[in-house]
Amino acid sequence: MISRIDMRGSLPANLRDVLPRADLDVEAALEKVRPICDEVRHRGAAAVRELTARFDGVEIQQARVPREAIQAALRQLRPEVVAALEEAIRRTRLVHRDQRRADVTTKVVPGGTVTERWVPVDRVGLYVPGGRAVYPSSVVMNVVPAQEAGVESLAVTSPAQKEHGGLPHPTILAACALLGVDEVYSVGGAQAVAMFAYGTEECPAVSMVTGPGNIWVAAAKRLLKGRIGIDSEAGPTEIAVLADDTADPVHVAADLISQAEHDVIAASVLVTDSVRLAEAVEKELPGQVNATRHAQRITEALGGRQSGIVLVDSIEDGLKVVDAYAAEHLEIQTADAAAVAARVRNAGAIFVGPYAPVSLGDYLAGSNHVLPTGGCACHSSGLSVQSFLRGIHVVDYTREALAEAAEHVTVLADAEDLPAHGAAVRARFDWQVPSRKET
Ligand code: HSO
Ligand code: ZN
Repeated sequence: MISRIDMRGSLPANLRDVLPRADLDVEAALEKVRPICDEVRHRGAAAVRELTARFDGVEIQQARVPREAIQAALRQLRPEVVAALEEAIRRTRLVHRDQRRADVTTKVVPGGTVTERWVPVDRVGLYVPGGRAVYPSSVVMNVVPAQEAGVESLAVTSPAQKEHGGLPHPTILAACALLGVDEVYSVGGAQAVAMFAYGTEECPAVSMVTGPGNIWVAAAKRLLKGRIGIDSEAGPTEIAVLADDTADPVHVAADLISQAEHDVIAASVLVTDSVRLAEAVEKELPGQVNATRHAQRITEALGGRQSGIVLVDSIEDGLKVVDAYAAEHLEIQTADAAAVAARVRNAGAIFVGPYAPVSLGDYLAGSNHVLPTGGCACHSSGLSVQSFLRGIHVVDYTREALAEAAEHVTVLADAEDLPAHGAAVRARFDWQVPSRKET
């Protein structure tokens, strides 16, 4: 059901290359996505409607979802789902509110200051997947940080659903209603990203697009990056569990299964120094898989080349392996889990000990579940308030403070053969700071 990779003895030098990972060829999807984006750019809302008919098989009269439909979806949502979403929103807000950075002013010299001012992006488009993956939780994870950053204009888009009269899934709409978002579009795929990037008659262009999606969404984000800011190209979900002999195989198996449930190309990786645990998890998996609804999808994900049980000699080596893997989600199920977790360098989010499963983080921990995948956790962070802010340096110098810097500026400008740079400083004074070439 899940393969074993034995790294006992010595760890391979090219660890990152030998660890299991799905090949997701976003590059190949770029060529398919380019004409779609061009159509939206040149023909606007009409192209969005046609592409929705072509790819989603839904005829929509308009992309914008009427406000009444958003409110109606909330009225129809089961009360226990409303309550759970409200609690998820409350906890996520608590964490994200604390992330907001204060503006900082540094006095560089007397009369010379630099202030870093954090300014929210004006308008953001949030992509929420549809189809098989209907995730109102992702609405929460995208909208809350944007709101807490102070983004003023926020639009959500999610694929049109045939069985819901061409609207996005009602649970997505209800989540929007709970979050106070009333600008929602029923558009998915690359055309949704293009609609946000270029704007149409119906939807004003945005400055930034965030949120996970399928390979077409990832390709469109890559293509249009620059014109718009993006968070990341979210790939298939990953869970890595670093566990020792003290871990409960029932919990470990359940957690590996939980993320495999997302997709046949989702990755579940157990890294352990305990052969006993590895065997117990292998034994535990089939029963748990068969008892769950999406057994087929999970079996494929666990059996795929992207999943596996990695055997190592020690938790020390295990740390090297999980750092090289840089998982989207990393669980630490070892003795003294907090101390081990503190040593991890690369992970999108870390879940410490037996009572912090990834599923908690997916919905209710308060942390964000839009996290770097595909090894990107070695250089990137998950979605946060910071993702929606730009730091602007505000430079404020008096005449005296500039005079004091003038000579150094001139010298450096001359060293770069850019004498006009120095001249721009000297032009402010009636005395001349000589350029090095003139002396
Ligand atoms: N584990 C997914 C997020 C999610 N799980 C949504 C359930 N719903 C990627 O972090
Ligand atoms: Zn999940």
